[in-house]
Amino acid sequence: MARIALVTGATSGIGRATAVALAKAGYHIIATGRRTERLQELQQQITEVPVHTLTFDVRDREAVQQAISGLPAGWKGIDVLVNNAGNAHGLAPVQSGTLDDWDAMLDINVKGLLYVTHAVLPLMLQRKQGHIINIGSIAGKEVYANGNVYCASKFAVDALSKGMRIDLVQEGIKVSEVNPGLVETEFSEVRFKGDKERAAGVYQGYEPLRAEDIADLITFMVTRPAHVNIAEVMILPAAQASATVLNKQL
Ligand code: NDP
Ligand code: 8X3
Repeated sequence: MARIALVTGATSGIGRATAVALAKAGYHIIATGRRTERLQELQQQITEVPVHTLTFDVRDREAVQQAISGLPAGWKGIDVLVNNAGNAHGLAPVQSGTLDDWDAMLDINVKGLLYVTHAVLPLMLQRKQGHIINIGSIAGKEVYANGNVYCASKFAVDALSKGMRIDLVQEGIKVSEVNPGLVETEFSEVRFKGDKERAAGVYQGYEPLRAEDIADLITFMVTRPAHVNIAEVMILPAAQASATVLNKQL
């Protein structure tokens, strides 16, 4: 029987690379995001396995529920859920942060992850199997200046991953957490609201991780034997030692 992986935020960066890597590993892919054309491009790029696309905003709980419960019968046996959709919005001291940015980060990174999990879990519970991979961050382990609400959202992902692992162990469902350091994707462009030059500066003077590095790790984690759960991994560029210590050669 085909193994099926659902990846949120598959239109860009880590999610897109993960969909491609899991397809190469033989998983049939459910790719989700808001940008339909990008999902269609991905569907055309992946030729080795079937790809089903779902366009929804993870903040919209009805849309999430409808999309998942409306999956065709052959796509309901989801083995792997990669809760990846998320971003930072802004980088500002708490005294000058904006409510819209705070809402976006908490609604997408935390509540969105919960909505998708809530919709997918019944499909795993009825089969007593499944593997959920939550994408946290080094920002969920260490707070850095101006990171306040983004860090809080990723600390929440850390707590939820641990809580989900405890609650779901009796159900035969594995829960794992991947906590990357600096990965060059569209992440900083989103954080800096389209300022490409400022975004590029984040990745200068050292070799950042690539989205494919995270995808490789996720593929390794989900292809371990049934009795193994790699519960939590932090993955950093060789030039990064903590959220704020980098060996930059500018
Ligand atoms: P990208 O900006 O490249 O990708 C973000 C993805 O999330 C896109 O596919 C986007 O799709 C999706 N997304 C964002 N908001 C929503 C929404 N409201 N509804 C549905 N999908 C949404 O960034 P990354 O690939 O770097 O980020 C992926 C994850 O990795 C995030 O959770 C991020 O916090 C985490 N991370 C990133 C690190 C980095 O350095 N890059 C380091 C540590 C963790 P669309 O816009 O089409 O909806
Ligand atoms: C993304 C990495 O350091 O910008 O989570 O928070 S960082």
